[in-house]
Amino acid sequence: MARNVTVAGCQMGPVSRNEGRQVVVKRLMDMMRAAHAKGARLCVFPETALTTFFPRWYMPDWNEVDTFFETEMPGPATRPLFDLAAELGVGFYLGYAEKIQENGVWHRYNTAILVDRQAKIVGKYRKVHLPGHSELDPKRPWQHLEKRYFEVGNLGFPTWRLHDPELGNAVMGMCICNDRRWPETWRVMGLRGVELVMLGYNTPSWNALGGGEDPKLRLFHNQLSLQAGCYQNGCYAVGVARAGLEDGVEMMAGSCIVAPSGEVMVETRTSGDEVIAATLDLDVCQFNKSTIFNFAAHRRIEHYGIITSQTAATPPE
Ligand code: CDT
Repeated sequence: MARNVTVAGCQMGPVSRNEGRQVVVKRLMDMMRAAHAKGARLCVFPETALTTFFPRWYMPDWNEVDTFFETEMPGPATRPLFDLAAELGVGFYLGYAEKIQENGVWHRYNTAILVDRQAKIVGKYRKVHLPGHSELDPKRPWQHLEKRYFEVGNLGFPTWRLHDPELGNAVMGMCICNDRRWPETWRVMGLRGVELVMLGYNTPSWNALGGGEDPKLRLFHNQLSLQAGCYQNGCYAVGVARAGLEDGVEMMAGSCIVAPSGEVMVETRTSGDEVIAATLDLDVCQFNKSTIFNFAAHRRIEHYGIITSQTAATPPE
């Protein structure tokens, strides 16, 4: 029997610094309803979806920083989203800033959760590839202080199979924004049989350091990363932006759903709240996975050790 799942990418327009959680959650709920009306059983929301993308500001006061973090999930503001998910029978991926106490120590992570169609949290991922810097950089017109506000994720790149026929019993994986640019992200999930990668992103349309990158090129790099990841690992991806002019910084749109062939199936047309959806035939993943990217037959791990034993490149003299 065919394994199909209809998924939605729920792109968000800007969230201003003063926009309360309740207003944001209402926007997410409106998109979840629209996704359900399109037949979707799974919604993907952006990275840090509940607030503005706050790493663009240097905040010396950690009390102020903490206003952007969630200490419980669901909490009072997010509970209505979970209730709606259970009512509609729609699962979701949600990115948020997580503050959590473990063994008596507080930690902050850039996190995404996988919530099943009964509104139970069944998976958690914490961003591994944190971009940017940890101290104020006066040369930049805006900051990218993820390395200041978040710790490197400590959960690796797991995959999950929810055993839910409405979700095609898909093998699912999660990553967040900058992770999508790193082939290692995709290959680790590929080695865990991933069929559907969900990812949210907050990408400024311009590089704060210049470097000749215009918005068109930045958009190209986004799709290139998703297309290569899907093709090389035989999986689908749903990549979802928070877009538009947010607190003075133009954020890239271009949310899309990519097939295992590397082709873009559907993409957003606006920089605002917009829902895209596609029905994925998960059995299509098996073609790449059993032919050109049959890992068991063709990988040559005896030559790959350097990938996990060093970070910086070491060119010859
Ligand atoms: N959020 C995030 O990871 N954004 C980065 C931009 C990095 S610019 C310092 C991205 O890879 O899109």
